[in-house]
Order: sequence, then C-alpha cells, then structure tokens
Amino acid sequence: MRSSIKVLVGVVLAAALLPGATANQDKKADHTVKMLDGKFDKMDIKIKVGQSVLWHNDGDKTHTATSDDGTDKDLAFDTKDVDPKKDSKVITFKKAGTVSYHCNLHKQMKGRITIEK
Ligand SMILES: [Cu+2]
Repeated sequence: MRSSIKVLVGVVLAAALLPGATANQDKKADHTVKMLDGKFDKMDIKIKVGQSVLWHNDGDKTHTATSDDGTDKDLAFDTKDVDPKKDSKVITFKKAGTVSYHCNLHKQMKGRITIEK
C-alpha cells in the first residue's frame, strides 16, 4: 500500500515537471488577438488546422468574439462576454475554412480567421 502511494506521487510529480505541461501554461493559445474598444487589433489572421486562438480584452469595455450567423457549425464559436483586462476561453479550430466574426456588443468590431490545412 505504502509503495503504491509513492509510485503514484512520483507519477504525478513527473507529469507536472514535463516541459510540455509548463509551456502550455505560459502560452495559453497559439494565437492571441486583442480586443480594443472599437476593433480587434488583428482583423485578419491565418492559422493552421488544430491551432487555437484566444482573445485578450485590452479595452475598458466588455467585448465578445462571436462567429457570424451562417458560419459552418464546425467553425462556429462564441467567447461570450470577456471583461476588460481578461482573456477569453481558448478556441481550437479543427477544420480548414474561413470564419468571420464580430463583437456582439459593438457590431462595427469585425475580424476574420483563415484556417489552413
Ligand atoms: Cu465589443
């Protein structure tokens, strides 16, 4: 019983020390787009299938990144409200295509992501 607990602790420690695990925490997503009050800082980004994007709200107002109506359901996403100075959840894109999005609270804020194979 005792030795199996030691093994378990060892496995948990080893997993925590793997470089991949820590690197993942530093870099929350493959791409970051900033939400500014009135626009996204990068309106058009190109990424690869399997990569992830998060939005950081650098403005003073709440924003969202929400795919436009009619977006292919495999590419559709919605960060929901992202408060000032906060990160959105991480969205991973698993299919090639183009997705246009906007801020639900400020319709003039528009962006586009092209996902390449
Ligand atoms: Cu907004």
